[in-house]
Amino acid sequence: MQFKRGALNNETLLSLYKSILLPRLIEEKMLILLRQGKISKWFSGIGQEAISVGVAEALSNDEYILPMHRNLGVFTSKGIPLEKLFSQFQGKQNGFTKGRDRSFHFGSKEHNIVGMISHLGPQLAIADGIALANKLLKNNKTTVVFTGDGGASEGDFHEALNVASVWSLPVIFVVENNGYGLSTPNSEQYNCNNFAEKGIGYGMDAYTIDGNNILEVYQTINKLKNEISLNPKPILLECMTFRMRGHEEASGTKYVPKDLMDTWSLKDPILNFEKFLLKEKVLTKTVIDNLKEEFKESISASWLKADQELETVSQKDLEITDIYKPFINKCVKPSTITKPLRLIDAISEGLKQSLQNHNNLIMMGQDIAEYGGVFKASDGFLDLFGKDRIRNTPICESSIVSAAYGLSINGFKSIMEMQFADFASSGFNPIVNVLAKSFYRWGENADVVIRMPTGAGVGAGPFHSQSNEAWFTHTPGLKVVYPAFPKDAKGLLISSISDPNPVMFFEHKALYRSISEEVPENDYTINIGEANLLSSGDDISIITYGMGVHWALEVIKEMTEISFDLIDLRTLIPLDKDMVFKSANKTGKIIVLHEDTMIGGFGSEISSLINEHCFENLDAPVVRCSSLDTPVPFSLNLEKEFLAKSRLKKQIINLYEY
Ligand SMILES: Cc1ncc(C[n+]2csc(CCOP(=O)(O)OP(=O)(O)O)c2C)c(N)n1
Repeated sequence: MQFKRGALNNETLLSLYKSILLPRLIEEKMLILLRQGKISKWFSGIGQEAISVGVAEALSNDEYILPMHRNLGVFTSKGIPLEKLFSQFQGKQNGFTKGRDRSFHFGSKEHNIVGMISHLGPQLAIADGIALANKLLKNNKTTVVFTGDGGASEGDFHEALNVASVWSLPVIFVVENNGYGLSTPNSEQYNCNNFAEKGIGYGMDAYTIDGNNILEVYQTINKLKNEISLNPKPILLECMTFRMRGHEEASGTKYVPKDLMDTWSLKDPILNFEKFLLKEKVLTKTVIDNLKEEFKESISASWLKADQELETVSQKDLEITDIYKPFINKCVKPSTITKPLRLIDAISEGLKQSLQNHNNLIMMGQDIAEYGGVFKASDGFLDLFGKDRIRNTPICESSIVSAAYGLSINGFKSIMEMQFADFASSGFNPIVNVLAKSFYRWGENADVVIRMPTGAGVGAGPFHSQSNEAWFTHTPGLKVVYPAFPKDAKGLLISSISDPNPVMFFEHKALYRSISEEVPENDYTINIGEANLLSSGDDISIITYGMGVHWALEVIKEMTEISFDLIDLRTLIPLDKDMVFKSANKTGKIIVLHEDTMIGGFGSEISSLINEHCFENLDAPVVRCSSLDTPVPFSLNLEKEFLAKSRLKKQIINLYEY
């Protein structure tokens, strides 16, 4: 191994040595504790420390770094206190996730570290969002994100690199090529000579370096950082190394040929660096021994303190409220000056006024800039707010959701427009695993609104018509808003954008241009979580939202012999249970109506809640009126039969006569 010290002085070399030694000694201790059953799983980075440490040491303290599961050296080099780190490993209250997440699944804003989620891939585009914020702030900062050679097979890798390249983002993608992804050798993971070759395809510079040589890593990152700060652009950096232990300790390394292990043990990053430093007379054997002793003592003392901390105790109420960042919406009353607006116009106005109110708000989506979005919600925005804030995106749903989270981490708000709600399935993972779980896991909110043009009734078939709100109501940590009228849509959208938590905002596209009402001209707010009683009666409660509200209004007009309570939920999560229960207790006959299919639909949840809380006052079983449990059909006749509306009247009569 060839070390070239270049202009590095003895002090820097010694400091790098200390930084690379510490994670090795911690790991050696952890491996003992693991065998004693004191910690759960352990993902070893032994043999790969030069990458974590070389990269982290080259970054300034205010530059973001996004490590993976073998990057203990990132955490130690960034000065994470050992005691807190060990509390984290033991699931203690004092850890970074208060016992809510394990090992390296945490970040620390204070240290500019964003930890991973298990799904590996989303990490890459979170870095895109952080880098985008840096680019917009023109602060010349670099962001570095890690992935393994296995994780790089995920679509997220492709999307993140593509977005970074199209947007010229100042981000370095470090691929730690350690030969294996769990038991799969990299020959079965990708079919090109090296990752540097892939850079060409993404239109970015790419390099392969020796990842076991700390000086090469450190100097390369320093050089690339200088380049990027003058000229923002992404870089793909492949660091060759080897995983010397099992994927996690219990899985062993039987499948790794012995000669590979032998070859790579000769390339140990610490032993070789030590040899070099002894030769350069930066270190002596005594200094090494003393340092090791000192580190071991400090590791043991910190471990002891963390170990003595009491076990985490659950506080149920806190567990439940701690999924959202606390927020009190500034109440802005609607002005008396109004004008008639269609749903789409009201949404557009809410977006526009929010962009005016929040200078740090970025809007992203496919075809939203020059074209104004496929439904024209952002028509004309480009001229008003410019290309930096109104951003066309490549067709990369997953990485744009992750990037929105990165923007949030770095101080921005964002709205992402899904072109159709159906395509949220392509960005599902970061919505439900990154955005939704973030505040609960490590106290970092996700200030993101995802707009979801949704619903059927327009003959658009199975992939442009789905009602998929229940995918998200089931995921703790998201708010789910679904207005049915222009006035509600504008006020709720303004509130959703102000809210620092992730909001899925559903807009029924068949209502965009088919309904209109007087809408206040100012930037008024409507509180998330408050339903609206649209009609008051004693016979039957119809509880619904979205298109269901309009179906119900139609039926109520026709069935004048029955008196109805009609509740427009407006928000599904959090749900206005008080209004639901009050109405159910009053009428005793309830029909829960929605356009979504029945099994597992949100109506089933409401039905169960009513059964649990209002049973004594019910005069009939709670009825669910939903669409057929099939995909949404294309032909209008099939679609008509599919939709809940076709069964609504009959179900009301049956319930009335029960
Ligand atoms: C989406 C997803 N699929 C599978 C896994 C299980 N898994 C965790 S780590 C891993 C191997 C990752 O390999 P690589 O990215 O090369 O990193 P390494 O472990 O070698 O450092 C696998 C398959 C996962 N966590 N997430």
